[in-house]
Parts: sequence; structure tokens; C-alpha cells
Amino acid sequence: MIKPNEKLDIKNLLNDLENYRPRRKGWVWRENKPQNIGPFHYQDVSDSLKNYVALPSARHLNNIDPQPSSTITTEIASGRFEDDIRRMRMAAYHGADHMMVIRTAGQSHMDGLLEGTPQGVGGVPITRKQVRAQRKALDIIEDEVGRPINYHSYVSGVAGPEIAVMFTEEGVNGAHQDPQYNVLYRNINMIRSFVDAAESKKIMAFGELAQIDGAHNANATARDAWKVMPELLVQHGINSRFSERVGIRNDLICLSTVPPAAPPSPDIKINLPYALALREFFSQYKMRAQMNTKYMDSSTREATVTHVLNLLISKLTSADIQSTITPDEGRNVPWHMFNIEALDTAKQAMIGMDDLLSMLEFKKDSELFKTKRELEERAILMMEEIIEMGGYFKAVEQGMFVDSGKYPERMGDGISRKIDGGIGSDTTYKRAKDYFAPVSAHFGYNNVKQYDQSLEAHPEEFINGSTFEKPEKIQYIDELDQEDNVNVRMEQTSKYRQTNLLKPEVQWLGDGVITVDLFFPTNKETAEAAALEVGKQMNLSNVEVIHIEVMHPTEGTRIQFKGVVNIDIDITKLKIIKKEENLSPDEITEYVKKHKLKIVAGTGGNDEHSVGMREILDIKHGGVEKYGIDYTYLGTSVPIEKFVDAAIETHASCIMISLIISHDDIHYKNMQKLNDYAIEKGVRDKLILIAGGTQVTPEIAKSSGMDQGFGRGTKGIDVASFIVKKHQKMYES
Ligand code: Z97
Repeated sequence: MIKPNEKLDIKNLLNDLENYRPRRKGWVWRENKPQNIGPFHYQDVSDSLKNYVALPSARHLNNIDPQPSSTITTEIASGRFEDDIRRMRMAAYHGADHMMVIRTAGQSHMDGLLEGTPQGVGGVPITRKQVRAQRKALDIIEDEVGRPINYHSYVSGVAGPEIAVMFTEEGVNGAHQDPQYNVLYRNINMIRSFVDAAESKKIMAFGELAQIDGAHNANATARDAWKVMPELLVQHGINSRFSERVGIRNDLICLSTVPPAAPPSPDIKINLPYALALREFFSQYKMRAQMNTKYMDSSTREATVTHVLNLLISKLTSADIQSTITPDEGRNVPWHMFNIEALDTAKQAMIGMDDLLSMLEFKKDSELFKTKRELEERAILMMEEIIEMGGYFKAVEQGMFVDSGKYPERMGDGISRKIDGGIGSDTTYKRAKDYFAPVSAHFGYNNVKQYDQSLEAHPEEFINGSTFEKPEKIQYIDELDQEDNVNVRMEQTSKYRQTNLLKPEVQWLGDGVITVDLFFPTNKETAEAAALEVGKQMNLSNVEVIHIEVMHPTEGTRIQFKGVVNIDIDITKLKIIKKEENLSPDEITEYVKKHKLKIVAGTGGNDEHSVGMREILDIKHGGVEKYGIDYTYLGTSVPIEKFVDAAIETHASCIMISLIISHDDIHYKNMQKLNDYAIEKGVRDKLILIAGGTQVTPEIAKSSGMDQGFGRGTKGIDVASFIVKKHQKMYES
């Protein structure tokens, strides 16, 4: 098993892919297990992970990392699958168990599967090699974190059924599948899309993939997103019932829901009734809550607030999957740090809202329920009109969908498609009477019975197993293109793989991208131009402003820009200072209490600067007093001898001397004096001597007879932890 301090070796991962087989099939939900974690009881949690990175503040709480009971998704789409694999590992450590890999190639238009790992088609297509390599990596990662991880992509487009087959063969665990997506957003012929969907869904049912619909796209596309709510209910209804009728299990039918509005609209007032309507209409299915992306801009702060409000709605309506995107879609910067930030936002908010529903009750006679009911009525009316029109195809032809009016209001600007138009029109054929399909997952009749009655349940036995049962029948093609493939790409970055060289990166190994955050006391236009100039003078290439925020029209503008640095850092030439790990606050407190640790402290010689010392002593900002250490403060300009005499008198085990003045090396001399006097008095081996001050370093202090020295930036816990460790050593030996 891979260890946390070992890197995932991508080259090694790609070895022998030809023979790699997925370990399991199907989607895995988290199990809700109320339990105590650290000092708290949690209700809506699943088991903690074996290896993880907790929220930053967990350092005050013994590094606990409670995991919400809902699945948490991250969308990974850097455009290079070999880099996405590393990001998946980071995401898993932060609590993601649903890795959604976006294909960035507009794959819906491709009428077959691509082989190898070509990037030159205008983005990343989903290919067998990529899928297999990523599933293989996730098998390693799930062992490492101790939780199953679901791998997900899309079964849409002209080659939908082929992709569904490949996903089932390769152990993909979830996929978007919704024929309405093809029709509305990719202008694929509607008859072809619905016929393909029947086949795709049947195969997904066999592979036990969770199926997510595409209704969220209407929200993102609509002119006024909050007006499409009745239509969203209709779209969800059409796809979910279709899936159920084809045979997908209800617990694998997931609605892709999005709170349509975001502030400055009155978010909760609009989104909550909609979420309740969804829950009521579709209680038998699962809810996948995606965050609003329509009203997301380049501010990570703004996106995060919208995300948290969305998480509140998810919590109030018990969403099963919580997606995180922030703010990739909004500003199109799918960077490692934003994936991780969004995951932490979801984890933090969900855990913070633990057990919320047991404390609240919705007011049944409020506007909330009136609005919910009204939305439901509008959706039913729309469904009825669709039926009156002659069905879904006719309704699409008449531009019934993504109209900017709130149904039944119609603005006449919906997306209209022709029944016989679009890509792949005229490509469906009536199945021949003797059509024979001896495969395990297939929609509609396959004529197996007429050849062999006994094989009705297992038609694939007719051909001695299809690729689902006999994976060795899969035709695996590694790479087709000599120039455009992962091996060539990895060769270009080999300088940074398993070597001493480091280069900053935001999404691809060695991309050299850095971001700079700055403020100018001027207006927006001037600030933008000035920022580009700063980038230039910093010797960055490809400088681009990625975020501008006006603080005041003339007084100031905040800018974030990115640029590329051409710097390789050789880690063998770095001076890496190994910082000693502090004991935890609890460990220190317990030890101090048991051993009744006392110290004497003051500023020495002619030193009158006592503020730093007081901060290290007093509880207010976390000084040693916080851990129960009893201190005697001797004041300022304390004669050196007095420190030792006072320590003897009060039975203290430690002296803390603060020495700020460094003129004529007086601070060295005073440390030496303290050490010598303690020896003279015969107590040096019983006392811990610590010096502190802005010019003090551990090296100076130790060479001047002290046990340790603390300089700038020292916190009470650093000193307390040192005292306890030293005390332990003195009395253990
Ligand atoms: C999400 N942010 O989390 P092509 N099928 C469906 C889709 O929704 C999409 C595709 C196919 C979103 C995902 C947008 N969705 C991003 C139902 C894309 C992709 O490869 O672009 O042709 O299709 O759900």
C-alpha cells in the first residue's frame, strides 16, 4: 500500500494497464453512523478516514476530521489526466469520494470512442486508457484513505451507448446520462438521443452506475435562472421516470439539482421552496446538489458564500451528494487549490451544521409552503401542456424548454429543435424481427429465446460471455498517436518527476504558474494596467489579470493576476530547517498538572523591554500560563543572580530570561553569566534555562550555555512544549 510520504508514480501506474481490471462495480454510498469523535457527538457522519488532511482549525482539536454522511464530489478537469490523478489523491485526503472527471473536448459530437490519450482534439476526451488509469489510481487511493471512491464521467452524446459499455467494463461508478442534454445543448437528433438513452441506461443499470441527469444545464443556460424552476421539475421528471422504466434502481437515480438563484437575490426565499418541491415530487430518488454556477464570478469569496448558502439548503433537504465546483466553472481556473478549498468548504459547512434538522421545523403555514405548492402546480401544468401538444418531441420543436418566462408565462425564446433535425437524424432503424443480440445488458428484445430457451436470463452465454463477463475480450489500444500522447507529454515534464527539481504549479506539473494578489490606490483601469506592468517587471511571462475588485472607484482596486515563472528550485541546495513538532495542548497541560511545573521569568541585565516576555507568559494570547504553568514574574532589569536565587526559593524548574538589547553582545554575555551562576550555585542540572528576544536564535542561546533560545514569532506553546519535553528528558534519565 502506498504511504502518505510516497508520491504516486504515474509512470508506474501506466505500466501494464493492458491487464488492469477494476476490483468492483457499482456506486457506493457513505454509511451514516452517529458517533463520538474527539470531544463531540456527531449525528450526520460517516466513519473517519485512515489518512486525511483535516480542516486547519482541527489542530486545536486533536486533528479530528469528521466526515459528513453525504457523498462529496469534486470536479477535476485540468485537461491532463496524468495531473488530475495527483489532484484526485489530494481531494481524497480532503474528503472527496466522488471524482467527477469532466471531458473538455465537446465529446458529445464524436460518434465513437477515441483510443489512447490524445489532447489535440481540443480538450480531453474520455478514452479507455484514461478511464482505466484513473480507476487504477483510485483503487490505490481508496485503500490509502480507507473509503470507497466513486469515479464518474458522462454518458451523453452521439456515442453514448458505446461510452456506457466502456464505463461498465472499466468499473466506472457513476455517470451523467440524460437525453434532454443531447437535444437541447448539443443539437443531437431527439429520436436518436432517446433511443440511445434507453440502451445506455440499460447498460448503466447492469453496471450499477449512479445516474445523474442534466437538468442543471437549463439553470446555467437560462436568461433568468430562477424562472426555469417549473421546467427543471419537468426535466427531472422526464429523465428519472425514463431511467426507472428502463430498469435503473431508484437508489441510483440521482437528480442534478441546483439552487437556481444566488445573492444579491434573496437566495433562501427562492431556492428553499424549490428544493422542498423537488424532495416532495421525487422522494424515491437521490438528490445530487450542485452549487449555483450561473451567478458565480471571479471572486472566490463570493463563490464561497453562495456555496455555503447552497450547502444550507442541501442540509435542510438532506441532499445525498454534495458537489463542489468553486469557482472552477465561474472563472474557468480548474486549479488544485480551488478543488481543495471547495471540498473543505463543503466538509466544514456540513459538519458545522451537524444534526440541524433535529433542531428545526418548517412553518407549514408560511410563504415557503405556498411557493413550493405554486411551483409544483406550474410544473404539472407544463407537463399537461406537453402531453396536449403531442408529447416531448413536439414540445421541444415548439421551443417549450429554456424559455425565459416563468411557466406558464412564455417569452417565445426557448431552445427549439426539429424532430427530424440535428446531428444523427435519420440514423435510427426499426429493429429487424430476427435481430439477435446475445449480450448481458441490452434494451428491448434480443431473440435469444428463439435459439435457446434456457439462455433467456443469460443471453451472453451464447457467445461464451460478453466483455462484461470476459474482460479479456476487450480490445485495449494503448496509444494511437505517436506525437500526441501521455508518454510524450510526460517526457516533456520528466525533469520534474522523481528528481530534485521543483517548480511552482497550479494545475500541471511544471506549469510554473503563480498568482499575485495586490492592491493599488487607484481606479480599476489604471490598476489593471499597472498590475500587468508589475508582472512584467517581476519577469513573469503570460501575465493575465484573473480578478479585479473595486474597493472604491478612485481610492483603490484589488487585483489578482497570474503569470509564469521560469525558476527551477534544486531541493538539495535548500537549507531546510527541521522544526521540532510541538506537543499538543492537552499533552502539555496534563504533564504540567502532574509535575506542578513552575518557572521564574523576567527581563535581564539593563533590559526594560518586557512586552514580548509578558505575551509569552500571560494567558491572553496563549502564553505558557494557558497550560497551567505557574510563573513568578521578577520584573524588568533583573540582576542575573536574582533569577537563580528566585528559582531556588520558589522550587521552579525553569528560568526564562528575556534579552532584547544586543549592543556589545550583552545578550550573549548575560546568558553565559546566567549559566555560570547556576553552576556556581550547584543547580544547573536541575534547571531549564531559556533565553528569548528579537536577536536571540537557538544557536546563539545554546552556544552561550542556555538549553534553548526563542526569537521572533515565538508562541507560548513553543516554549511550553519545549519545557515539558526537556523536563521529561531530565527526569527520565
Ligand atoms: C455538473 N458542472 O456538475 P460534452 N451530459 C450532461 C452534462 O451535464 C454534461 C455533458 C454531458 C456540471 C458539469 C457541464 N455538463 C459540466 C448531462 C456537461 C458533457 O462532453 O460537453 O459534450 O458533454 O454536472
